[in-house]
Amino acid sequence: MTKTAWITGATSGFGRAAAQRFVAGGWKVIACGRRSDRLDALREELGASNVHTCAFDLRDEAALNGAIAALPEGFRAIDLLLNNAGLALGTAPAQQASLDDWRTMIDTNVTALVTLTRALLPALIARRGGIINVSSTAARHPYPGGNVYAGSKAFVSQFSLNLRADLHGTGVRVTTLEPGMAQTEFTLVRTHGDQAASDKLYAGMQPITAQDIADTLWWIANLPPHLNVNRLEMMPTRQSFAGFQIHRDA
Ligand code: NDP
Ligand code: 8X3
Repeated sequence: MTKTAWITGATSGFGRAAAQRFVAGGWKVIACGRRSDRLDALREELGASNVHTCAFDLRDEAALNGAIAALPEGFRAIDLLLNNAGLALGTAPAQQASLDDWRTMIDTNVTALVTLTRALLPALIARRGGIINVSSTAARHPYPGGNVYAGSKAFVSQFSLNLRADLHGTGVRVTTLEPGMAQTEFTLVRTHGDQAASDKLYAGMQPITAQDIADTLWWIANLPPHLNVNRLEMMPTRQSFAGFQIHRDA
């Protein structure tokens, strides 16, 4: 039977690549994001019988519930929720960061994610479906300027493990995927549109690609039902760890 994935953040990066990968593998996709022109292009590319699009801001709870209520016949039985939409804004230290940016990250990465998850849980339980939450290496590895973005991803990782505990016995699988540096529009968004800064970050280091993530998501979602990947952290080979910083007397 054809399976259906609800993918947030399908207008770009991981989400768009995942929509393409899942449709190529025979699934149907509910593709969400704010940029309706990109969703229209995705539906055109992948076929209207395979893709249902929902253009709304995930932070708008009424729009979110409206999108669920308006799901057409053929897209109502959801087998996978891919909570992928999210963003980082800024790299300034906490004492200089924008409180508005912090609130936007919390509203998107945390509040919207739990709101959509809570709304779809009954349907996912009914289907013995799955949830994949896109977190980040930032959830576990602190770095200067990570502050609220990293905190929001730590929430996602811990929420995922706790969902697993609550969903015990339902057959619903829950995974958190924690990628390191990947080249998408992520850094363009984080720098408020600085293409040169984004290009510089990824130059000469072979980052993870959106296709790498899509293939990983596909693998996780299609494991035999008796297997659950709790948490998967992945990095480019050319990214690793550095030591603690030490503040010495001058
Ligand atoms: P992109 O910026 O390319 O994609 C982000 C997606 O999120 C877009 O489709 C965007 O859609 C959507 N989105 C953002 N805010 C909202 C909102 N308020 N309502 C609805 N949709 C929204 O970045 P990535 O593909 O890299 O990011 C995907 C996820 O992966 C994020 O959660 C990110 O934190 C995480 N991640 C990224 C890494 C990286 O290095 N790239 C590494 C680790 C994790 P639209 O703007 O159309 O609304
Ligand atoms: C994105 C990875 O290192 O920029 O989540 O926080 S990082």
